[in-house]
Amino acid sequence: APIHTYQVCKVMEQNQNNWLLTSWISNEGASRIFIELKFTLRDCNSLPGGLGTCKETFNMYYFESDDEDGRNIKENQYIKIDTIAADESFTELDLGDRVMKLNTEVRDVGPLTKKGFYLAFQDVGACIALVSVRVYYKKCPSVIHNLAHFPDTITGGDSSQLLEVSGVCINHSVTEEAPKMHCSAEGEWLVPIGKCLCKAGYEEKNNTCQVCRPGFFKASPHSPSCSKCPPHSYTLDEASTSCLCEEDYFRKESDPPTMACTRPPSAPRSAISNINETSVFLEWIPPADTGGRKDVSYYIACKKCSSHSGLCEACGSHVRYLPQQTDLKNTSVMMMDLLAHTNYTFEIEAVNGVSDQNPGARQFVSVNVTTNQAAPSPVSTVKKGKITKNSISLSWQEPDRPNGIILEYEIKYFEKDQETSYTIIKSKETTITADGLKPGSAYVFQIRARTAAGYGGFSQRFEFETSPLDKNTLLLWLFFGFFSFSRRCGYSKAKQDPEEEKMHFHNGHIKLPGVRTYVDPHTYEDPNQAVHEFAKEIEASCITIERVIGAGEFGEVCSGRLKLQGKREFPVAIKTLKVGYTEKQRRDFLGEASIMGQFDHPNIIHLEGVITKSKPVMIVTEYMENGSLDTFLKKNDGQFTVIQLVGMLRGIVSGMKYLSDMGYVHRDLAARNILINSNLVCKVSDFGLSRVLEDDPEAAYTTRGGKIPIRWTAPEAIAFRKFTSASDVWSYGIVMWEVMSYGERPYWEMTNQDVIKAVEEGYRLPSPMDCPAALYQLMLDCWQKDRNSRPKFDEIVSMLDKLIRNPSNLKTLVNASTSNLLVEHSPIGSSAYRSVGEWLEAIKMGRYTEIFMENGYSSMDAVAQVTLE
Ligand code: ACK
Repeated sequence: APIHTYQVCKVMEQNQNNWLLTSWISNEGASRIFIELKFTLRDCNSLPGGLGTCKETFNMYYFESDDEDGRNIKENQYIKIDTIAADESFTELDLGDRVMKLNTEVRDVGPLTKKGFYLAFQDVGACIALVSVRVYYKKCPSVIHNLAHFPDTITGGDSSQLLEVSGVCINHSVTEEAPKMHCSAEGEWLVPIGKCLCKAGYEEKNNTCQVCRPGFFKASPHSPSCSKCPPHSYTLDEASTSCLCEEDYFRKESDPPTMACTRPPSAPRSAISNINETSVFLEWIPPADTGGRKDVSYYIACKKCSSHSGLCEACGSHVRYLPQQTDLKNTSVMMMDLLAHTNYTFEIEAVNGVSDQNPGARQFVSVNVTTNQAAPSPVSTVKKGKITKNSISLSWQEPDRPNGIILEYEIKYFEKDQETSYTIIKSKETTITADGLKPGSAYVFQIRARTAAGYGGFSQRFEFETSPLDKNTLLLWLFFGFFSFSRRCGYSKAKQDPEEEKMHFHNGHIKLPGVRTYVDPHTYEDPNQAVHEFAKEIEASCITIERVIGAGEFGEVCSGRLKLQGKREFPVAIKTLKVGYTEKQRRDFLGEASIMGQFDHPNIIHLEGVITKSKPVMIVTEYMENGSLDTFLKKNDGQFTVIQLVGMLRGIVSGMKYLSDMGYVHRDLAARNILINSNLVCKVSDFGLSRVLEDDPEAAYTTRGGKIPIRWTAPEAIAFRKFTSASDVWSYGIVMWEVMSYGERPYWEMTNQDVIKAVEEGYRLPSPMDCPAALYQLMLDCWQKDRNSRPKFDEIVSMLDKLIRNPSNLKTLVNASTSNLLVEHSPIGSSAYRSVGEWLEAIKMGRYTEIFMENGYSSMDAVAQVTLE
């Protein structure tokens, strides 16, 4: 302080050596100390007489010691710190002006090794006043950095030294990497390394670790902050590291605590089945509720059920599953090698990562199917019998696995390397003689068997040769024989076994009508006999009628239950014959049962039986929960995947193939006459005798007097009542259109007359919206004017099967116009051109007219037959 100054000013005297000592100063652990001096010093030049002896500096010393024994230290024991000179010295003038020119000098000393020290100031003849001496050391102040606490740290002894200091993690934090900082000689923290993190259950706020509140959690020190409990979880505690799942919700071991709690999925939906002999294809839609998880897979349980007792047992290991039975990632599966004609129940269960934790919540959808009879296996052994110049006799053995009663064999043969021109013989025996053959020529034979389930595969090819001609016969043959031997493509009546039927084919075109196995009930004199031939009589007491579901031609249609002795009760549909019926009405009513009773196919409505012995007379069929297909589709507009719609179409065409194989022409195939059950299985129904004439409200009278459902009927059937399986194919095309447009009315509100005219002129329905191109093309094929060019039902079955197996082919959609205009789809617009020449001109190919004429393509009809080849 200015008052306590130490002064000396003996500038006039020689040999000055004046010492000023401090008391002992503890260095408080510091090893470098700083000394700040404030002093004034008189300018020697301003002293009149003292120039010779006057000095302008003084010296500063120190002496280290651990205790206060400094009074005895000799001056020469002190170590010099520095000679201090003034930056500013003052003169007498300055004094007169009362200006005090105070100097400040700082010096540092270190490293110190003892507990304290003394300072000493030596004057050697200057005029000085020491105003203040401040002794201090420097430290890095305590700090929290990266959640680590670093204490007050005294700097090191060396002026360039960095002291490494370890930090201590603050409360509720843990070491991530050992925290360190460096304390510089200047007292600054430098180069931080490592850090601490708030432990689980705590989050960092303002350099502290704060507890997570109830309802929040932090699972790991590495999460930045507390998070709200994920959906379906909670915590009531502070400092939670995870949240508990609500009741019925679970977490899989590998689920992160940040993930919502989840639950087992609901059941898969809308399962549909397609049956192909002893294979069943199941398809379904993922469950409405996946339980909040992405790891949904499916498990198929297979049960074989007795149709008598209704009891089910596990299917056993012989059933093959494609791709597999469990852990199915896709929503479809194929079961193969099932038993023929057997009831199966498949339970499709959706499973996810937490299903195991709540076995009670497992849900499945079940599908009941009855497998078809399997087709027979191929004939394996064929032996040649008698061989002549013109004939070859063959015999063979029944296939190893006939899978039913063999109804007949089909023998296909052709001259070697002439495969496009072949003959088919049908035989009920296991021997045939192929005659009318060329002498000395090789023929290829293939045989297949047919049961009620259809044809089996063809056998391998067997090759046999006719005997060669002798010379004389050869000459005769050259003169006369050629024509009779080359009649391959004509219908041969020669010497035919009554059990055999022979058909000739050229390029796949059949030359003879097929076999007819369906029996027209009209052929029975007594209609009662017909109905009891094909339908079971049910006792009225076995039936419980529950409610009316619609009106049929002959009376009400009801739903109810049927309980047969020794069987489980099951739902049925019951068609009744209204009271006061005429004999003809009763005959027609029961006629449907006589027809239906002849069919046994999963896609044909199944007749349970009839009640004729009591009144009302009833027809009892299986119950189809979803009613008729057109109403069902309208109700569920846009609700199905393309594959589901194709599945429905596959079912319908499979039923129609069966009907056409049986020789039955439906005549009124339309979505309103298809019923659909809860598994979305479609079945063909409505088999009336006079049905087409009276029953269908869509049927209209034609100019020829018949009543026909115009919009669904092929032109040749409308024009001259040519009803065939090919006209059913036309109707099937319309059904495809109805299905793909969710029950839209074909040709909308056009009048029947306009429909007939438009179709006759080559116009066709446009593609339904979002319809796969492959399906629309199939519709157009069904609507070919020439009925022989329409695909056959078995071809449609395989086409749809192919599409179901490779759904990617359904991706290309028709660029459908949303307008309701008909489109011209005649293959080459034949109706628009009167002559071949006119047509070729129109397509700028008039120069080829002559070539067409020369080759026999002289009419547009002939041109329409041109194939790609
Ligand atoms: O569209 P829907 O409900 O289905 O209305 C008609 C009505 O009876 C008159 O035919 C329904 N129907 C007919 N047969 C059956 C059946 N086997 N199962 C369920 N409903 C049926 C049809």
